[in-house]
Amino acid sequence: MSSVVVIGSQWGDEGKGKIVDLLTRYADCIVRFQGGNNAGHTLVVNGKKYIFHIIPSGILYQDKQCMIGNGVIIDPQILLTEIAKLAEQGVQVTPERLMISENAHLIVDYHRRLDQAQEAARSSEKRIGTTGRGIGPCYADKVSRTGIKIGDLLDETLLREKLDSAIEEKNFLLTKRYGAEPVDFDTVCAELLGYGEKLAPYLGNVSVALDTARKQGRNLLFEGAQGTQLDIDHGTYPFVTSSNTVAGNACNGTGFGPTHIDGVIGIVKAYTTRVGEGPFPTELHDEVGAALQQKGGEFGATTGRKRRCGWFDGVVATDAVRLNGLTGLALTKLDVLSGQPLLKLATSYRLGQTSLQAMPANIAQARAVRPVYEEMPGWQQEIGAVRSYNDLPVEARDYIKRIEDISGVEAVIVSVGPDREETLLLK
Ligand code: 2SA
Ligand code: GDP
Ligand code: MG
Repeated sequence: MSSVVVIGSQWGDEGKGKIVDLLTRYADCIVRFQGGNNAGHTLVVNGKKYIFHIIPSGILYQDKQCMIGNGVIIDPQILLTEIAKLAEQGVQVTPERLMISENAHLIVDYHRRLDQAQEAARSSEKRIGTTGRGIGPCYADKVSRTGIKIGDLLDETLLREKLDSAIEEKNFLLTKRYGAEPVDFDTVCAELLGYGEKLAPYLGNVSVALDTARKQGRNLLFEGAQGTQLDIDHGTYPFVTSSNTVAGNACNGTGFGPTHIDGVIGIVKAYTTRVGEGPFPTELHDEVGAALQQKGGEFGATTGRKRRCGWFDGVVATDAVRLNGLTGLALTKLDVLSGQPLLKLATSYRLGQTSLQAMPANIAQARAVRPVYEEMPGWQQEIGAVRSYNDLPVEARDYIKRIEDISGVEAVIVSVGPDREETLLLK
């Protein structure tokens, strides 16, 4: 390991929290590069469950440094709550252990309100199923050059100036367009200045810190959030999140040069899930889907929403291999398939008479495609206690091999349960 990116290969919730936590053993610095507290990364260590929304999943190792890059958007209230909760659990998140890029943009109360108001105003076919955390409006302000950066919290004059024009515009939208409650300038400003005081010691130049660490021969781990099919450019637009979730953004989102990345691990769930709206070709609306949802505990780690479930999708997997340049797979939740008599894997889509090997860009086509399945026998025994590849049932090994064949990338990790220990390291 030297500089490795870990990303979700499907629609998120593949088990990034668990895998990043595992790989943290070999890393010195763990860095988030996109998304915000829409993410929910779950780790289970010795039966104790932690869910991280903003702080990198490496934080549980006391001797590692964590960083939040410029590509992440930060809700300061949520970040401070996460820091306080970790302290209660005995994990001290000091400025020595967490550096936040001064260039990261802030989620302000009006972003959350706008996200929720916009979502409520959408018709059922147009609804995205956002997490309501203000992600879209915050990234929109960043790109419109009207956003507030976390570093601005240290300059009261600048902050007041930026807030003044932002709040005027947002309140117009909130009240006149959506009939929602406006925000109060003095309240928002006072809150932000208070957060600024608390967060000031954490702020720094993440790009410089990463470059210094690299030159010192440190191992760097870049932690993606959401998944490839939720990428703003390459996903099932508009049913996507508002950031680039693909591995390339590990560079943009931290200020790290692309020539220094050595590998990209794609996390692949042994079946597929999606939370929120949008096309999902292998979705199951029957008792098998319900069984996967139940056995896999498929509920949103941020919103608690039920996740939609379906068969493994080889088209989605090969899209992820290409878009991220994957060098290895981490296959998760294989244990959830135990007990299924028959497993299906999609190897291509049909659209009328046409065979497709990639997700179509046109959203109506993405909804209309029909997966072409091949079938494999399942295995009956539970595999949560298995710790070596050869002890897996032959059907499970064949299933892993088939996923490797379809994607053309080797599996380096197989996960058979939520706990750190419930893992098979293959390489
Ligand atoms: P947003 O809030 O603007 O990013 O929502 C846009 C779409 O992106 C999806 N999205 C996610 N999908 C999977 N997991 C995510 N994190 C949470 C989790 C989700 C939750 O870990 O389970 O708790 O609901 C995540 N974040 C955003 C979202 O569902 C929309 O489809
Ligand atoms: P992330 O967003 O990719 O980090 O994934 P989430 O934390 O949102 O969702 C993954 C869920 O699956 C969490 O509840 C994990 O604890 C759990 N999990 C991770 N790996 C495995 C596994 O191999 N088997 C089972 N049964 N659960 C797992
Ligand atoms: Mg998640």
